Amino acid sequence: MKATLAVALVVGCLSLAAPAGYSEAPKSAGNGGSGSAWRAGEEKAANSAAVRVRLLRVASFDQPTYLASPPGDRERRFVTERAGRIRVVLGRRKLRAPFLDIRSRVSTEGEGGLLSMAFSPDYARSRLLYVYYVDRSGALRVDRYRRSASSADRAERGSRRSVIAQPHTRRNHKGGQLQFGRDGMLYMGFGDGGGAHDPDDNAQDLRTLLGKLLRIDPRPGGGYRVPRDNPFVGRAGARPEVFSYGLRNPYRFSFDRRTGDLALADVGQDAAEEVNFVKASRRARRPRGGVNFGWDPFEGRGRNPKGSSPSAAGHVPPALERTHRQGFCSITGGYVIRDRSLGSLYGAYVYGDLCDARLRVARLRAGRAQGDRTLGPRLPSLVSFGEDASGRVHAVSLDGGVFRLARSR
Ligand SMILES: [Ca+2]
Ligand SMILES: [Ca+2]
Repeated sequence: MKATLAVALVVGCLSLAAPAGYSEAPKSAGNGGSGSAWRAGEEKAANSAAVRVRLLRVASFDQPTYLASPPGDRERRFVTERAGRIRVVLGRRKLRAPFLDIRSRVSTEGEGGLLSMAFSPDYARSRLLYVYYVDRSGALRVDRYRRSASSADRAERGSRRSVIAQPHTRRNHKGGQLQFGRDGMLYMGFGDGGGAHDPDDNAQDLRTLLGKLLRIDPRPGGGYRVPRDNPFVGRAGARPEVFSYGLRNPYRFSFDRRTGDLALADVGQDAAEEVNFVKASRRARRPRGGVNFGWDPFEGRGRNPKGSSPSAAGHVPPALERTHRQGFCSITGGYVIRDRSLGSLYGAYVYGDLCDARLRVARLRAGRAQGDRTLGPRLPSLVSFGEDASGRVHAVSLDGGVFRLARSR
């Protein structure tokens, strides 16, 4: 049995070396460029014709889990801390007072914690934002909060409304990602209920929200509506919130901010980690729904010998697979880079793993990804990536450091 954040904690304890990186602050930004450890050996050769990337330290946090910015706000970056606080970085300065503190509501047992957040597409007007966390009963929970009317750096006291809650009794596979799609809907990834090999066979069962990617339309006052164009609306025995299924622990997924394509990383069991890719339709501004990603009859591109669900007919295999033999243990899905300052990396998908500290990039395609390679920088305890309002990509280490991917000069 394998854990996501629990593995990170172990890795964090064993890793005494600070992650390689340079400060974003101007006084020390000049020391970068010809970085040391990460340019050794084969990586140097692999990157010789490519843009070199370094990690600029934004700030340090207490077990950071995610980074996001409100749409259009180029000054603020918000960082979730696992125990339940949201911190604000204003410009290059981490503010002392948290934006929100829900530590009394959050459980950090197993793979729990405050795991991500998402801003409403109309945040500038509505001031609404959403948080994904594991509550004191172990349930997966998405709540809505509102920004203070008087300060962009504080949530409004007493503004919490429940959006959705899903009981989940085991310690692992808590999912964790919230994202608004380009269609304006809120998507979230729920794990399969935990344990090993999906003991309740939830992922293939459309009657439960566990092991699914969900798509909902949150109501401003709390709760949600089910979008009428969801793939299983009207099908008997299926939950209409389900957008796609056959997932083990979709801990991180993202939408390409330019195209709306879905890149969904599913954490594997004993053999393989995977990234799934679904192209967006231009008209619908969202990826195709109803896709079966194969768990637990399949893990990665292979059959799962211990899978017990009925066969996953018509399932879509991942675009990218990294095996445990290759050193991966728990994949951390990232973003398609849309930061023009990163040159030839524009359009590449960056991702990584908790056990292999080397960041990687690949070009995602329907079918099979291309050009999968190490990027250069290493970041131990990589729990997440995050995008700011300008599309700049950040990498988050549960050890404390949050870094921006920048071009090496
Ligand atoms: Ca099973
Ligand atoms: Ca799969």
